[in-house]
Amino acid sequence: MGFSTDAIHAGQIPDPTTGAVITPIYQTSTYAQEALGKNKGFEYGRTHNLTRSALEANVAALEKGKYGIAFSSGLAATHALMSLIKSGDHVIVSNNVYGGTYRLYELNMKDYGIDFSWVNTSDIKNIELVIKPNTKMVFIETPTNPMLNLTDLDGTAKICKKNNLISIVDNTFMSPYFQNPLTFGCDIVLHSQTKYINGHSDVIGGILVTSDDKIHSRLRYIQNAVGSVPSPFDCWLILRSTKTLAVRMERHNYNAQQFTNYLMNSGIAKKVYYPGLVSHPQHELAKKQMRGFGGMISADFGDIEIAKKILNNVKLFTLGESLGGVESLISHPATMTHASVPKQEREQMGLTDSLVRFSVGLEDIEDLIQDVENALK
Ligand code: P1T
Repeated sequence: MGFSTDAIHAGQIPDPTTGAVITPIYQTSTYAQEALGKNKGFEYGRTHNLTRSALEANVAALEKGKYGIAFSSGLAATHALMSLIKSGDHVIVSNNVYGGTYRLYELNMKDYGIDFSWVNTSDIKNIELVIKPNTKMVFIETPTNPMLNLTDLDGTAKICKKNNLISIVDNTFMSPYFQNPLTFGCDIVLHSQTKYINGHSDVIGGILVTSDDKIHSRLRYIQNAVGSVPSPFDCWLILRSTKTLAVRMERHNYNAQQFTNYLMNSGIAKKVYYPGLVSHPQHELAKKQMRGFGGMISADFGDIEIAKKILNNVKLFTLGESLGGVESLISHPATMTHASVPKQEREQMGLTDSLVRFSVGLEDIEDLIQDVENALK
């Protein structure tokens, strides 16, 4: 089936009791058991919930995977991955990832005896260079937040297969509409569903998708054992949102390209980071592994005062954390999303104090451009 057909139908069967076309919100914590040891396959809400199952099947189909395992946030999903390894194991991670991923792994999971190497995975040779006998996992984010660096999915999957490592891709920035890492041979896809998948800035959620039976059964066990599950209502809201993911992503992509053209042609930014730009160093790779370039743009204004002027004076763009919603957001990665990354490491990857991140929403593009123009005046 095509993407939009799957988005609207996959995992959703009319409710068996009433025929309701839309999957109901099964807002229940427990299920009546007919007799001791006899039930309908549903025992407890943390373990089984049909609204959640429908969402998991839906997103799994969009990511071309067999299984979806939903969590209460993107970070809860990121944390669940740690259950696939043990103390004493080593993980290789892209050096530029969402700041919260860095904080969780480097500042928390390290205390549990897990070793992390942070490398620039834009050159996949850097992955091979740090593989050790105890390396178990490679975690990449592509494109990265907020520098929009890419990592070669096909090359990463091959290195991981050769060395018997689990490959994980945070696909949040592309959404399943523009990129499907499993089709390149990667093992697990991670999404902060808070972003494009839900897209309406009203839910915090995460999901892991895999086609590997063994990985799935471990993650399914952990989902229940740890219990960071999303509520039935949140699952329902996300399910409602995936139906329009294709049309939303097309418009995000269009608006971001127009906005990038404005930033480039007006000369107000010193540097613009967007994989759709021919001048992006990995534009060819972007065309190879992505079906669009997404709605995220970062721009370095070269001067913190210009950055501040824009951040403080825009009216349509909302100054705030998060991304991927219908409304445009603007943020300052150095003090917001990536504040926990040491300044020296930030600057090394180009994440300067004058860098501004735009999550271009679905408004009329002329109004968004005018908003920045007005802010600069
Ligand atoms: O916020 P949460 O749903 O827990 O997702 C964490 C997360 C994971 N991966 C990526 C690529 C992300 O961007 C995020 C969250 N990011 C922001 C809140 C932000 O403003 O960048």
